[in-house]
Amino acid sequence: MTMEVYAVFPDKIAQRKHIEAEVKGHTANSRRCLPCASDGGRNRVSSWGGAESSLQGEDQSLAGAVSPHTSGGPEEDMELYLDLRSQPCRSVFLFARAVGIPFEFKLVDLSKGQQYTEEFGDISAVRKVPVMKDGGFVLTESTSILKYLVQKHRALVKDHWFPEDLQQRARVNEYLSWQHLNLRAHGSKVFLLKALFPVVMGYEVAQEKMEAAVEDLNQSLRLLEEKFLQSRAFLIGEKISLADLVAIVEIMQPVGVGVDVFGGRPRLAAWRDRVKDAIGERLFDEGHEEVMKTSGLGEEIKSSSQLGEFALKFRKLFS
Ligand SMILES: N[C@@H](CCC(=O)N[C@@H](CS)C(=O)NCC(=O)O)C(=O)O
Repeated sequence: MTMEVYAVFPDKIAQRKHIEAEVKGHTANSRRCLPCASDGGRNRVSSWGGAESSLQGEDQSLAGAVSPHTSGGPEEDMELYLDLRSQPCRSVFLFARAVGIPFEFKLVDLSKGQQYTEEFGDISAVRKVPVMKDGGFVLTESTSILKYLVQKHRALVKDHWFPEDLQQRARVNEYLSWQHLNLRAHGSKVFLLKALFPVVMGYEVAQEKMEAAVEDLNQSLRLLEEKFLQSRAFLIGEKISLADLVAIVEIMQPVGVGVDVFGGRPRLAAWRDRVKDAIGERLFDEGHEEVMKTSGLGEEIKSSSQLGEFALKFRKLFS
């Protein structure tokens, strides 16, 4: 997924101007051409420019906002800027939905470079998703957003998500710190090499590189099982916590490109099922729907005007 490419490419300045110009044109065009269409309020969306509108089909994303997931309602102050093909976005989305925190879903379609629009830049100079906007307060970084939501919505959020107990909470924090450079980094790399490398470079990645990436992922999965999960029901104890959500979304990324992460790992598979049960299978599937159909991504990337840029970056990263 392109966002993953961006996630590992520190230097995007050169392509930013080009993408901004292109996306701005797109966005302005969509706003000008699209009539507002009522859908009974379910798909209530608002553009980044602030004007509320209801859009249909693919034009929703072009206008910079979307949401089949929006719960709707004028009292909804908080906005979440998300693309559900991104793992950190999914953790925030699943948590907010699982505990019933109301929010307005704002799609930032990374495959269209919408993180480079002027509108999004005004919201977050980091230009990554997720971003939370709670009134005038803007917060980036998924794990910070998750903790903010826990603290803000104490009445809704049961203790097990982020326990008050000193050591239990420290365990959740330990996992959240560990995962960035381990499960997240390794799962993302396998995903990139499998899903995007052949499309961007025009050939398969060398077998030994793929094997090394898969081995790194396996090592992270081993640690996940042996250090964090052990014989517990969930990573921190007998109930689900933020750590479980942050872990499962990363694991589902390589699963989305056909890596058999759960094969031969019955303990991990049983844990995944418990996570599903805890938040509800329907919500779990809704959150992962996009990443489970990553097959169409190749075509999107191939026809992207950024293909050349991607190839340069892939060469730097993986050759
Ligand atoms: N540490 C951040 C990571 C955010 C991140 O890397 N987001 C990616 C999507 S997975 C992104 O928005 N990439 C766009 C880009 O780099 O251009 C978090 O946990 O929120």
